[in-house]
Amino acid sequence: MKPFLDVLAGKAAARPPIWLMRQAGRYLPEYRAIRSQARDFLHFCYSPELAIEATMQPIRRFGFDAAIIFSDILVIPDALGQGVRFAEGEGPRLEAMETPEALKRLSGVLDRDKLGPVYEALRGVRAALPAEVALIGFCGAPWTLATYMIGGKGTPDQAPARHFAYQHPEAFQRLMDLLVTACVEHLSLQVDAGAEALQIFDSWAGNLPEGELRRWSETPIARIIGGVKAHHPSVPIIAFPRGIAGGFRRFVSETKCDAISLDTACAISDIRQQFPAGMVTQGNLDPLVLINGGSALDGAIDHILESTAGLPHVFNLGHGILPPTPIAHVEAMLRRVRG
Ligand code: 1CP
Repeated sequence: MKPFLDVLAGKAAARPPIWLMRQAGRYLPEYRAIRSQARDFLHFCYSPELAIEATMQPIRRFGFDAAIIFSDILVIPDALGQGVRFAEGEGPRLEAMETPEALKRLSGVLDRDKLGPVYEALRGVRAALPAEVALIGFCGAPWTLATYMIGGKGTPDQAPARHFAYQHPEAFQRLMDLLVTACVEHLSLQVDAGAEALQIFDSWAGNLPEGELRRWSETPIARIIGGVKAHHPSVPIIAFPRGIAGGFRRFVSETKCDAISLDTACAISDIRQQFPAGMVTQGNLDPLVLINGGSALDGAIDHILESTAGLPHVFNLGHGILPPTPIAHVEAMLRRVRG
């Protein structure tokens, strides 16, 4: 019995299963302790022993209903031959690709050997996890990956990728096609290695106008879901198109995702009106209210529980947990969600 997979299959639970986006990470002292053992963040991701340990830490400490493999969305550009490094304290740095010419530097195929340690870590985690805890594999959506690949780093408004897509739509489409193929392959290999559910992170979908959202977010994600399901018809796939406000209903019908992860700004009290009956949702506690705790946290949790009562819902944050989050607040949240 896996409560998380039961809800993804559409069964409402008396108490929602819970996991947190970015549940492994710097808010945990035991993570900070092992993080200092690796030369840099990508080496950490590609060291199966460390990745297994980082994945298991939040499970051991909190008993979440799902583990997400410790890795990063940027392993795909890395395995396509674009240099990726993580500057200490600054976030990811890539060799920016601001012209169609620059895209030619990419290899046309995913380097599976480079990603071998990720699949090895998945097998190790599956063997170590309690039977009732599900294992999630993931990738970044093509649009979100492209924002880093073109901009060379995280950008507040994703302007480099948005300009590129307007100026060079054909070259941008070729990049999307390459990323769709790479994501299908990487997700399918994660399922082969033990992932029981998948999440596609489109963290930067929110800055796209309607037509661009369809073209650069929904269509590529629909193709990825179709491609993965051709190999693995029964694996549930969660999509996280962050910040698309009124667009969730269309997103779900266009992509055929099995579940939708709602960002913090999504009005959860409307979900019965926003989605077709039976739609599986996940989210959407504000990571900042979790930092603050107290009665604001209690009220926010109750609002989500009341809004989703009787619906198939996975309790989670609206975006990743932040490093200053007190562990006591995570514990208080778990007590309240579990009743
Ligand atoms: O030094 C460190 O410890 C680096 C911090 C860190 C961690 C813990 C990074 C750098 N990545 C990760 C792990 C990670 N990233 C996971 C697995 C662990 C888990 O969830 O428990 C996952 C699912 C991700 C996904 C990810 N990486 C996303 C999508 C989700 C989101 O938060 O929007 C994105 C956009 C990234 C890129 C990235 N990697 C790391 C950072 C700091 C960033 C964001 C940079 C930016 O804000 O633009």
